Amino acid sequence: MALVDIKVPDIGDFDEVAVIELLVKPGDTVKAEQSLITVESDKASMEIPSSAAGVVKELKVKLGDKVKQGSVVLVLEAAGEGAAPALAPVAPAAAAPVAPAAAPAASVAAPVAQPAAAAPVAVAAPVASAAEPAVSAAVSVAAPAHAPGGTVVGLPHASPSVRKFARELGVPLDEVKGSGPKGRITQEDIQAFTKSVMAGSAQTKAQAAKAPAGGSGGADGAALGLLPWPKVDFAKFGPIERKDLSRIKKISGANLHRNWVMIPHVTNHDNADVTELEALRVSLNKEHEKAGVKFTMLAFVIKAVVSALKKFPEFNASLDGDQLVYKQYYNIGFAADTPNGLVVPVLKDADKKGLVQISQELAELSKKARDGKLGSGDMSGGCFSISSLGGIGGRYFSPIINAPEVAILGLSKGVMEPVWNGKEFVPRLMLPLSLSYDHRVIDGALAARFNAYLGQTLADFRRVML
Ligand code: CAO
Repeated sequence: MALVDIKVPDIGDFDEVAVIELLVKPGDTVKAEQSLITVESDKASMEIPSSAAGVVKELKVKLGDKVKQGSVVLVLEAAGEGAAPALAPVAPAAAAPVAPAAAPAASVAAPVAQPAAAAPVAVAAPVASAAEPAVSAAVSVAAPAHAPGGTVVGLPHASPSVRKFARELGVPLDEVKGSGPKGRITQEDIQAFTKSVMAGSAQTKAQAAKAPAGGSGGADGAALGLLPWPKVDFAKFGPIERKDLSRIKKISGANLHRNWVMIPHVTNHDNADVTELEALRVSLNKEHEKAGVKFTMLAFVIKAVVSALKKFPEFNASLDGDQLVYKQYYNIGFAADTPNGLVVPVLKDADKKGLVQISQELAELSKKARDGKLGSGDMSGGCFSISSLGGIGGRYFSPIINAPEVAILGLSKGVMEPVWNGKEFVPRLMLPLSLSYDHRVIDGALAARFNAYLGQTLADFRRVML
């Protein structure tokens, strides 16, 4: 078996190029034309192939070495008879526009003598001469790419073999962090990325965009391909003070963010004529004054909501994969504004309770909420939530659904309005209803029916008994 020096072929206009990757080690069996090392100039990188098949006896270069045409790369114990044939020159490669790494890179066969200028990301240039073995040169370049918004960003460096490896595994190269010199992506980086995605500790951008309910959804804007959050030195413009978010704000904020991002919300707005109901509420309050019971609009709305949930059971359901879980109990959460932030206590079994009991429990739960004394049992098991801003003001809003529920009702302040009764305008107390629903579960028509039914029930509270 002959020992053969494998040398760097003609690499075009480059005097010296740096060795940036060793693709084989002593003892490896290589085929003719298999890539041995990657070299890089300031414009492009190329893989230097073997001119013969055999076993690597000794590497003559190490990472960072500068090599040029004729430099010995390694000593090979050639498998066949005779010495290795002479190497054909390798096409010099100019910086070229790079296709997105996730897309299959175009591979263009070109004769070695042809310069591979302006080529796509990977250019294979087999030698077609009968007298010489086929030698291939491959080119990888880092070229500008345009991020959404027009910002120019650099694509990561990776050798052609690494790009090929990434393509074979379907790994989006632009999402892999390179650990090599100048951020170069290595085969190990691709393997580590693949492992982390398989283990569920990382997501590709494509996965994050498609994530179903239950996934992380990508709280980080980068995972959604968004611009980074603006960094502003506020103190430059005037005095500032920093305060930590409360524990409740941190928890509710993370929940609201997930629900907003992951649930396709639509809000249906309607009005309920609560003129008669308000008169009933005022008279009941007078009757129960001594007993210390106070009926608020919210208590009546909870009763009416239970009636609507019974008529439209999709609103009393939760999405679980491809199934809907219909609940046969009626636990109603209500958003409570507390000094530390928003909490949602849950009034249990509202269908089994009268207005007096509901009003008393609402008052107790609201006090516990304000005093920071709610236990986890007070806030779990909800089927549907109500967010009432009626005591404060405003006209309609879009409440965020409290997952895994599928709908939430927002109440704004009831105001006297002129309402046309078919003959004349009459003053009526109109309560704005804003129903946000999960459009994966509830169609727009169903939501409109639910809101209309709720409005009718509030307008004529006897319907609650139906
Ligand atoms: N229209 C007109 N007046 C209303 C009303 C409505 N829709 N809802 C309540 N009111 C009146 C009440 O009748 C009461 O008036 P009186 O004192 O004269 O009787 C006054 O407004 C205050 O009511 P309230 O808000 O204290 O009581 P409530 O039972 O309606 O609500 C609670 C209790 C806990 C829901 C409320 O205190 C609260 O925290 N609301 C804020 C909820 C919130 O922050 N939602 C947003 C979540 S998303 O960020």
